[in-house]
Amino acid sequence: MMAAASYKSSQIMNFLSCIFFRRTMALKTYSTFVFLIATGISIADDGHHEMEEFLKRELSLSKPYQGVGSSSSSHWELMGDAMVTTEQIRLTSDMQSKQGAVWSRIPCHLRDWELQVHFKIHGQGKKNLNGDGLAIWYTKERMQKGPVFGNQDLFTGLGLFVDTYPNEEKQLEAQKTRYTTRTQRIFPYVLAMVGNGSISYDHERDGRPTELGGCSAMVRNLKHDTFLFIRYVRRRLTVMMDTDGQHEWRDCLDIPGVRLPQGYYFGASAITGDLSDNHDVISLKVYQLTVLRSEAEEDEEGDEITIPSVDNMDLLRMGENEEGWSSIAIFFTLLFSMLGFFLLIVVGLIVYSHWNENRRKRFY
Ligand SMILES: *[C@@H]1O[C@H](CO)[C@@H](O)[C@H](O)[C@H]1NC(C)=O
Ligand SMILES: [Ca+2]
Repeated sequence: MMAAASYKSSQIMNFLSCIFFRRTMALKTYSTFVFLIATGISIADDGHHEMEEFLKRELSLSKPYQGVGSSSSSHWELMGDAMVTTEQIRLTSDMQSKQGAVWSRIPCHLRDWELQVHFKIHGQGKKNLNGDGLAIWYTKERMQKGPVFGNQDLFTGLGLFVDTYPNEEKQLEAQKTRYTTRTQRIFPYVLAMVGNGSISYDHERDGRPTELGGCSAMVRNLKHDTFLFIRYVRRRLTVMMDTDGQHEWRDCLDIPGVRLPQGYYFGASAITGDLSDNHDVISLKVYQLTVLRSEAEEDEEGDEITIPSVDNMDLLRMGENEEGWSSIAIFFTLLFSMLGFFLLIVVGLIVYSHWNENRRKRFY
């Protein structure tokens, strides 16, 4: 009797530890997964790779803007209200209902590149009484007027927006509803979006539904120079800002798995509405990056990209979704439901073994 009981309990213990082990494994996998989301899925690090930069003059725009806006042989073309001065390309002046753009005439066939944008946004309006912002583009289309910072909607490629007016917040204020602090964004807000020709930019919500990533940046009416830095290497999109006058790059966003075709055009555009600002571009400098790839990396990136897309878009968006759960909440819910499940099994097994023993007792 004794032997049988201890055999049984050790069997139960075995069974339990087996379950427990499997649970912990699952939990481990899950927490790794949550960790990846929490850290913005940043596993690979480009810091360990050698890279060479090489300025591509034919793709760049800088002073003196020789022939820009006047010569058809210039590599850059103006549109709308944009005008060239000795100091800058002014996309819009500080007046209502203006829109302007400057576009490269030469498609960029670089695989890995870096774009350094020297820009300036300034005007008479007080804080939040200015608008609407400027955009930097790497798109299939060029020279198209439209509502997305002066460019067309349903664009194909990358758009990086320096949004200076919080449309969504103002609208909610008017409706007397408030943000939860988690979802509020401080403006000006820099935001990245990848379009495939059928994704619309939601102006009323400042692009929130299609946001890939972003950051706040106080870029308006500053005495010092302001820069944006966009790097595209190994399908990884990194944006940094230098807006504090400290000559230091500050991280803004870093997203792996961004698929952008080659042969698109660089451009910059801006728009004003009821509210306005001067939106100036001082330079757009394109660098070719020479990246050494291992054979495995070559294979991985071997297939040519024809339509822009972003891997794991759902995962990226999970943390930002207002209605959705934060990764922490999901983690704890899962943790506690697993513990609950575990407890239930323990109780169940104890009850079962008691019942079993009672049944045997009845037999003998
Ligand atoms: C563009 O993206 C949307 C949303 O991810 C998708 O539904 C659509 O099929 C894509 N269009 C193309 C042409 O790939
Ligand atoms: Ca806006």
